[in-house]
Amino acid sequence: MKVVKEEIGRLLNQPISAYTLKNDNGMEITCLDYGCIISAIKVPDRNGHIENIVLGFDQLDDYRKWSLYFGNVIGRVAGRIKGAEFELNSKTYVLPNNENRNHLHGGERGFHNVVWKAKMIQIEGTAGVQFSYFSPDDEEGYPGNLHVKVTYLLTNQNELVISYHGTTDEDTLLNLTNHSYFNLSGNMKRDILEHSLTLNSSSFLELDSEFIPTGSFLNVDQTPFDFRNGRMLKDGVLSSHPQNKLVGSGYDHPFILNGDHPICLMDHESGRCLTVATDQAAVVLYTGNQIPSGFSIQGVKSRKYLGVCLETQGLPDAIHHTHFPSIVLKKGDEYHAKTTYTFSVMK
Ligand code: FUC
Repeated sequence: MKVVKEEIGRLLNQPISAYTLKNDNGMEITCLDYGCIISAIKVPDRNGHIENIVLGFDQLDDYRKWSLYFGNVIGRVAGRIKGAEFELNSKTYVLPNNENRNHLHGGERGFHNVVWKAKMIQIEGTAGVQFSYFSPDDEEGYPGNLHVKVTYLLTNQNELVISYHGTTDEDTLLNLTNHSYFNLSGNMKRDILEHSLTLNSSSFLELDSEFIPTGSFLNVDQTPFDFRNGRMLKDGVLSSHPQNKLVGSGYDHPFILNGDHPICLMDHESGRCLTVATDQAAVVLYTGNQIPSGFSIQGVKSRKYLGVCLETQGLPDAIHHTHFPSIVLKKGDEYHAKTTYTFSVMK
C-alpha cells in the first residue's frame, strides 16, 4: 500500500497536488486537494484488465471550466435549496442563487471549488488522504465557523472508504456527499445505460420542475423507480413516467434507503461491480442527463449518460420540509457520515 503525491498545477493562486493511493492488488485511486476531486479510480475487469471507472479531466483547468462536479465533495449542502434562503433559529439566511433562483451544491464557492489541506495516511493495510477545510462564518451565506474533514481510504479488499466529519461554533446546515460519476465499462468505452442497479428503496422524492423535492414521497411499486430486484438504468431513459421525463429522461432523484442493504451497480460486459454501503438516509441517483456535449473527457466526447452518480446523503432541501430528517448541525455536535465503495468482478 502506498500514497504518491505529485504537484499538478495551480488554481485559485495555490499549488494543487494529486495523491494516488495504491493497494497490493494494483487498484489505484487519484484524488486532488482542489475540491477533494476523485479524478481516477482504476480497477480490473473480469479479465484483469485495469481501467479508469470514473469521469475526470486530464487538464486541471477543465474542472473550473465545466462545472459538472466530477468526483467532487459537495458542501455545505448537497442538492438544491429552494429560493436560495432558509430560516434557522428564527433568522433568515440568504444564499447565492447559482441555479435560477435556487442555491445548488453549496454555491459557486462551495467545497468543490476550494483548496483543502491534505495529510497522507499510510497505516497497516490502508493508504489514504485526510482532507481538511475551514469554512468561515457566512461563507456562501451559511452561519457558523465550520471545520470539515473528509478522508479517503483505500484497503486491500478493494474498498474506498469515505468518512466525513464536521464541527461548528454556531447552529448551521451540513449535508455532504461525493459526486463521482461512475462508468464501469472502463475508460468510458460505453455509456451507462446498460449498467444495472440494485437498490433497496421503496420510495423516492417527487421533484418539481426545478428539480426540488415537493415534499411528497412516491412509492416505487410498478414504476421504473423500482430497483429492488435490479434493473437497467436505460429503463428510466426510455420511460414515459413524468418524473423520468421531467429531469431530461433518466433519473435525478433522491431514493430513501431501507436498512443497511448495499447499493449494487453492475456492468455485465466488463464484469465490474460496485457495491455502496452507507449510513446516510438517501442516495441521489443521477444518470448524467444534463452532461452537455461539445467538449472532451479524457479523449471521449462529452454527452448525456456517460456516467452515473450515486450521491449518498441526507435529503435535499430538508430545511424546508419538517418531515424530512434534519440536516441541522448544532453547535457542539459532531457531524459524521461514512460511505464504503467496494469494487469487485462477476465471474
Ligand atoms: C446532480 C443533480 C443535478 C445537477 C448536478 C450536476 O446532483 O441533482 O441535477 O445536474 O448534480
